[in-house]
Amino acid sequence: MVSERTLPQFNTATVNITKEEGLLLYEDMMLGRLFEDKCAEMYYRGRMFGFVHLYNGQEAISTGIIKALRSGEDYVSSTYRDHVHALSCGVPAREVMAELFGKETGCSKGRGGSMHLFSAQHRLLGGYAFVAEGIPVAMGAAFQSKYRREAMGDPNADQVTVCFFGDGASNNGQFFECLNMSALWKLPIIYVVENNKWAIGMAHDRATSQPEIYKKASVFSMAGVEVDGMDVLAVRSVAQEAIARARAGEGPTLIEALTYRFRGHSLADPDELRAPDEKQFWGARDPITKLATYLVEHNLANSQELKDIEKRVQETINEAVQFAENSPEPDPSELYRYIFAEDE
Ligand SMILES: Cc1ncc(C[n+]2csc(CCOP(=O)(O)OP(=O)(O)O)c2C)c(N)n1
Ligand SMILES: [Mg+2]
Repeated sequence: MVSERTLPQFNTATVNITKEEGLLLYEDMMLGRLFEDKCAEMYYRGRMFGFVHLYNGQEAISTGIIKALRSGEDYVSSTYRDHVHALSCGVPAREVMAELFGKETGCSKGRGGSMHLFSAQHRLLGGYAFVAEGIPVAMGAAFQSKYRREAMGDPNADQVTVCFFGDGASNNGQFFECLNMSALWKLPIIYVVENNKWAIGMAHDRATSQPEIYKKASVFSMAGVEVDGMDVLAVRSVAQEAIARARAGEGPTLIEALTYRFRGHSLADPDELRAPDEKQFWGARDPITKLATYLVEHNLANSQELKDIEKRVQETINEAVQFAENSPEPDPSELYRYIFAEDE
């Protein structure tokens, strides 16, 4: 039997949520899940190229954190596992799907593909394929908010930046350098490490001297918290606290969300290394089922309402595929466009 780190307990009695908010969280997680399932289908049908990394199982983190932000104002940076972060940021499913198909109508104009989703409008700073590459970029975004507010006297510059990355990235030097600088300068940034126990085929516990990543924050006198990444309400709660701290100018937070990916590292990975009992342990903690149970038990939704949401989300995704299929390829004459910023 695989021994599992004890998941932090979360007291649901502390949750303060309306029906509308609860359903929004549910819909966002369902969108993430069904979008990724559709990607797998399209990839195996040869509609997508290159590496495609899916987010199944980790939805509570994207939803719990991003939905607590100010949409279109606060910044988000991601990794190559970025589809669902983009969706939570509000990038339309059709633009994400079109990007994965390499089409001109994609959110990165078909130039980026799965690992490089960007949207200036949605303040998505990008998906980054190099491990830990997004960390200094996110820190730069947080620095500019603080600089505008304090050095340039702009009272509206109170944006918060969220930086997502994996457990593997937390062994990279950029992580430590940026933690140090962010704490020193009290930057409005939240580092969210999605600890899914694996970096491709490398088990986290074999790769790091201190597997409890949130504890690394203390070295920099920074707030560090661990959270059950399979519980969207727990994630939302720690996110709200960290966001308030960052917005108030009280500095950064490192959130370690304990989670698991339900599929292989990428769609090219046969996923033969992880033990069946480990998969079963985490599979039984499906974050979508957990929220559904909570909503029904607290009379915030009935099963028909949840089914209706699922149906609506599926229609959105089917429409996104049609949109992507029918969209044009980028014109080869524009090969060198979008390399530098344009005045538009
Ligand atoms: C700098 C760098 N080194 C190595 C790789 C190859 N690589 C791609 S994904 C990955 C594992 C990263 O794992 P983790 O940070 O835990 O994220 P997860 O895939 O679990 O979401 C590695 C080593 C890379 N992309 N960039
Ligand atoms: Mg990982």
